[in-house]
Amino acid sequence: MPTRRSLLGLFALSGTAGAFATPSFAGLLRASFVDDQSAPLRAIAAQRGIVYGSAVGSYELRDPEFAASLAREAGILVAEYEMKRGVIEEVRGRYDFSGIDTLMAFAQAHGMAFRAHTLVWHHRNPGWLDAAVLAERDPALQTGYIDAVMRHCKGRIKSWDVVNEAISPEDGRSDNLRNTLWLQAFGPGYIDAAFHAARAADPTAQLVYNDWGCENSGDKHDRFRAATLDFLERALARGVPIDGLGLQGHLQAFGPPIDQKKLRDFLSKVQQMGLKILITEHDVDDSGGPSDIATRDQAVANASRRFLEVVLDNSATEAVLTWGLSDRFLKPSGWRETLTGYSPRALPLDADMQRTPMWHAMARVLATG
Ligand code: 9MR
Repeated sequence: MPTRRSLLGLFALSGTAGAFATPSFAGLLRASFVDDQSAPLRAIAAQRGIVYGSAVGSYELRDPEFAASLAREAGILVAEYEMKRGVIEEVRGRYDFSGIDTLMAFAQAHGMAFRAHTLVWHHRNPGWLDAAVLAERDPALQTGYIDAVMRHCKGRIKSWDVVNEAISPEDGRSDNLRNTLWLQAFGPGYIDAAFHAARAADPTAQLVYNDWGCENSGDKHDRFRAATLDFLERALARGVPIDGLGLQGHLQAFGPPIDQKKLRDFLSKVQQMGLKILITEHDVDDSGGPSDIATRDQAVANASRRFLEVVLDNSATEAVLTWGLSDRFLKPSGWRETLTGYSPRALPLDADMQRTPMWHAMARVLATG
């Protein structure tokens, strides 16, 4: 069994010093758009050995006001969409790394770490992939991609979402695996093959299994937690090189509140397996609430606080990433279709780059939790 790798060494860069790394950025930061001058989240988090960061798209970096806020607040970045296979290998065998290269260069210039999302998923694949996988049944269609992408990023990315969202108890299988293209073509062993290929491509990388169903409350999520523990236990017993569990952390401000005890117990069991815990995609959907912004902001902040109180209480937790930093880029449609009707407030900075009550809740839990 490979030793679990800690990201703490890597994330030592996440303090304030790195944020002001390049002279070109100093000007932007002097003209600070953030009127609250207290320490940024990356520095507050780094003080307790946690890295805080955000998902981002390269188009967002072209907004100087946003880029300055990102450089200030985030100690780690992840690509919101540009590291999905549909973007990287839209044409079979021709890899387009331009999006992630832009993001990784920004991260490097600002002393940030970078993490990868995601190598194996059932969404956002190129149009040619499904037919090719089902016709050829060649495992290299999965492992060859993993190898190519990880080698391109070697030395620049230490933490990888290798497999994303492979569990779905509702699909009715006894192993609770989701009935995806990969499962249909290669059987349940596709997950083992993916992690082994990732370990071989970069033996120093932290390899993460990432999913969405373990944090919320309700019967469905009880089943999801049990299925995830079962999956991880069996995989680790087989020697599958999984180093960490990613909890996406998509919450609902006006949905059922998190069951803190159940989440705490679940995370303890994950820790007992020797796994690290990462919060990979935290945001709070404020749909279903009143139009009054203060009320929505308070509910969003409360949901985030109750979640992070539990997560940060577990010493295996080493990263918290939000799925975006500013509400400026939230789309009123698409995957956030439920957020229509008013401007969503789901993230630490609002559309004007001002710190929201969620920012303050996160800062408080990170500082004191
Ligand atoms: O936010 C992402 C959006 O821009 C993409 O279009 C979409 C499909 O690739 O994926 C969204 O991100 C998802 C993430 O990759 C996995 N967990 C759920 C996220 C939100 O739907």
